[in-house]
Amino acid sequence: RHAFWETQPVGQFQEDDGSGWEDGLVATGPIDANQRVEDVRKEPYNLPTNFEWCTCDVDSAEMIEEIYNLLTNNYVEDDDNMFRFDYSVSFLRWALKPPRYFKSWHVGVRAKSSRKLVAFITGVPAKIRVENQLVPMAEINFLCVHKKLRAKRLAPVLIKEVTRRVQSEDIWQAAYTAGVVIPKPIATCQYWHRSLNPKKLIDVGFSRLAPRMTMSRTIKLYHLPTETKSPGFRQTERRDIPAVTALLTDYLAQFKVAPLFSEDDVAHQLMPIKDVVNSYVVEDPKTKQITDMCSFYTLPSTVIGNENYKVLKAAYSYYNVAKKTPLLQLMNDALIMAKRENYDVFNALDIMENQRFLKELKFGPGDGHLHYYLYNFRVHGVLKPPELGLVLL
Ligand code: MYA
Ligand code: JJ1
Repeated sequence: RHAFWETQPVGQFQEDDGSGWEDGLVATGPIDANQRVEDVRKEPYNLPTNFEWCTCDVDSAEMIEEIYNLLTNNYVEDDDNMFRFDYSVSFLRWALKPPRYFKSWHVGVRAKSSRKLVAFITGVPAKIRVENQLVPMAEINFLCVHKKLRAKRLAPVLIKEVTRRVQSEDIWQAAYTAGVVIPKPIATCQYWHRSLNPKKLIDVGFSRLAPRMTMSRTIKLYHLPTETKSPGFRQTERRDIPAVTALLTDYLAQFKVAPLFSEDDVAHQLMPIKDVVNSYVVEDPKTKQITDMCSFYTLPSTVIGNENYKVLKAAYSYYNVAKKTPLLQLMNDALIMAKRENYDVFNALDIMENQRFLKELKFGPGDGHLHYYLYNFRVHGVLKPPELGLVLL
């Protein structure tokens, strides 16, 4: 059934380790023991004859443009092929260059004759806590094979090659998400969507007019004020990073799977970058303490084959901590900021405490699911979305 994934150190469906224990009782931890770095294969895996490996330099304007073009035309689409993720050049640079990133983990495949970039996969380093174990991992993302080269078993070669390059840095575990089911999800989450520009969303087929609703009633339903409500709500600044790190670290401790961020990680992931990541704090007007934070990242989608619109501007909920401000009010302020900046829709997964605000803030369930995976790390049973404290870009 899964000729490739059956050979990999990942949870298998209907697994029986022969111990007589039920799956739910197998200890959380690595599936395979760590090898020695010296024993990691030194030669890149073999590609079909007309292709060759390249390490992508995301600082090169030409290279990042090639990556952008590959992804914009060939990356993830929804089930009905109406929308395709359109990660921007500045987003890709940000996502691929966190503190201590490895250039060797930005892996491309070129056609030998034309030099064209035809496939891609990336890793970035992260410290992920799984229950009480802190594990150095690679976050794997942007796996893409050109549409004309699909179903030729190139993806397993890309995955094995990035695995080799990760292991060469003495890292033996990875975290990744995908829209498809493969062995074996640690959790299955759902996307929820909050209309900000309902007329455009309906025009492009992203959403539909609800029964017995008119366009003007729909616009009124999703209307938002222009001013945020929380006193002291403002953009995150460099001087806030120690307080934001403390707030986030304390908050993420409650989830079964969550990243451990250092101050430099938080500065990278949460300092605002125009059209890439927005982040806000609530500074108590009296005490000047940072009591709350919220954030979203920008991931537009190409609208495939529409006369009137080329892209959908989407905000994705990132990390939010409501310690003093009510969560509903904090997230409503995030919606207000996204509306002010002309986003068409605000998306969120049902992870962390998001289920506490989704329905009340008029998010509706989407038709897409996101499955979370770990490589070479066993988690017993299946986690519920609220047990996840990790957002991958
Ligand atoms: S998820 C986003 C993935 N990208 C897209 O969906 C973009 C559009 N699609 C494509 O570009 C292609 O369809 C892709 C597959 C490239 C996805 N994750 O070459 P094939 C398995 C893992 O003939 P193609 C993201 O970026 C499939 O089950 N495996 O197929 C996270 C089958 O194996 P098996 C996948 O369609 C990526 C085999 O590939 C995925 O031409 C995390 C078929 O290969 C998928 N999304 O190409 C990667 N889709 O027979 C894993 C298909 O066994 C990282 N497959 O069922 C693992 C950790 C590595 C680091 C470890 C360090 C220690
Ligand atoms: O965006 C998604 N679905 C939309 C559009 C559906 C178009 C037809 N297929 C959707 N819209 C309904 C919104 C509506 C607004 C008013 C309230 C009620 C709801 O459901 C979906 C997510 O739902 N997106 C995708 O399917 C894209 C792929 C998701 C998997 C991503 C894999 C990521 C890989 C990462 O590393």
